[in-house]
Parts: sequence; C-alpha cells; structure tokens
Amino acid sequence: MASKLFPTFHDSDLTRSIVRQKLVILGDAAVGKTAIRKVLSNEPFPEAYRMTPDVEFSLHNVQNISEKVNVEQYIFEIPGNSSLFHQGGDYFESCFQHVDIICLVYNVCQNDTFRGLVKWLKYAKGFCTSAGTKIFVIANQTDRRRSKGESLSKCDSLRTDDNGSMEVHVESNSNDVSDFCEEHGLELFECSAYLKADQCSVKTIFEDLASRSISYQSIIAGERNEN
Ligand SMILES: Nc1nc2c(ncn2[C@@H]2O[C@H](COP(=O)(O)OP(=O)(O)OP(=O)(O)O)[C@@H](O)[C@H]2O)c(=O)[nH]1
Ligand SMILES: [Mg+2]
Repeated sequence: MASKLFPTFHDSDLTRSIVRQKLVILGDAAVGKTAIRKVLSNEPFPEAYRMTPDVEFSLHNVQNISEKVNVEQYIFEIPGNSSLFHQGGDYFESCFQHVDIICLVYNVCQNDTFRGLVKWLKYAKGFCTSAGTKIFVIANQTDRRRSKGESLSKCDSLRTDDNGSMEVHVESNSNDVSDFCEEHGLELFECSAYLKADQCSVKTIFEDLASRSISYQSIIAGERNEN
C-alpha cells in the first residue's frame, strides 16, 4: 500500500526508506474524525464540537516500525455534514485519487452513524481511482458505551445533531456491525479518541495500518530481488 502520488523515498545517507501513505477519513458529522486526527498529531482533544467545513489535512509520522522504514501518513478528513459534502463536488472527489487507505468512522453510541456507513462506503468505492485501496471501519467513542446492567449511560443522552435537532442516541448492535464488515470484507477497529488511556489505541490502529504498508513494500522488494 504505497501511494503513487507520494512515492517511496529512499535516502541512501539515512539508510532508511520513507513510505508515504495517503489516507482518507470519512463518516457522518460528529463521529470523531477531527478528534482522531488531533490525537494522532498530539494536539489536545477537541472537547467542543466544531464542524469541519472543508477538507482538512494532517501528517502523521510513524517511526521505528521497522529498522529500515519510516512511514509518513498523509491524512485527509472529509466533512461529514452531507450538504457540505455535496457542495464540495469535484474537489472532494479529487481527494479520493491515489488513496491507499480509507477509514470509515462511526460513533458506537449513535446507531444512525453506523447506518450512514453504507452511504460512505458507496462514495469510497465510487470515487476511488486506485484498485489497491484498502477500506477499514473505525468504531469510535467506545468510552461512551453502556456497561452491562447500566440503565442510563452517556450513550442514551440527548444531543443536538448537525442540523441542530435533538435526538436520542442508540448504541449500534455489534452483530449488525460484524455482519456489515463481513459482507463487505472490511476489517473493524475500535477506539476512543477521548480517553487518555485509549488514545494510544488510536495510534496503535494507525501504526497497524502503517506496518501493513511495510509488508507490502517487503513484497515489492522481494519481487525486485527475484527479477
Ligand atoms: N466521549 C467522546 N467524545 C468524542 C470522541 N471523539 C470525538 N468526540 C466528541 O464528538 C464531537 C465531534 O467530534 P469531531 O471530531 O469534531 O467530529 P467530526 O467527525 O470531525 O465531525 P465533522 O467535522 O462535522 O464531520 C466533539 O464534541 C468531540 O469532543 C470520543 O472518542 N469520545
Ligand atoms: Mg471534523
């Protein structure tokens, strides 16, 4: 999974290769796409919700994954607000060119954001130009999950959606989630961008995605050696 747009860079002085990955983060409004990007950039967790009005970008460096390779992840967040997404038109679509990885994010405590993945998956498949793009699902906000026996949790709290209307949050059914992932051949990761202890799980997920690109590089290198 090495981007054609950001080719692998071999620095003979540093004796390390830099593998560049292009990632796109998609999902409904307020599922935590910005929060995930901020955690990866070691920026403070965004407590107050501020809608992302345009494509936003972060660079995440993954070092020491192997002795010979560093990975640079170029992460593009697409606004989740559907009217903004449609206004973005061709520009948003162009972000899907030469993408290595697409992360579909939903909020575990808001079932409609899980249902929204059908739409985001359709966009991802429709706009992607590279055959090798891998798509993953990230279930975020696990810290808000209802613990067994708990009658009322943060999951059931009332909250305003991106159109300003109040709605009750209903937790997504784990069987539905696994069925969806199985049906579409998508791997599922879970995390919380909020809990300090869990923020490392966000980093672990992206390191995992980075290490897969290294495996891919090893295959390519192996093929080159064979020829
Ligand atoms: N408890 C909890 N809150 C979270 C978590 N991730 C994000 N939030 C909160 O959810 C709200 C929305 O987060 P954002 O990251 O801005 O959502 P987004 O997906 O980028 O939304 P758009 O930019 O509008 O598409 C913010 O108030 C965050 O503080 C999480 O893991 N746990
Ligand atoms: Mg955002």
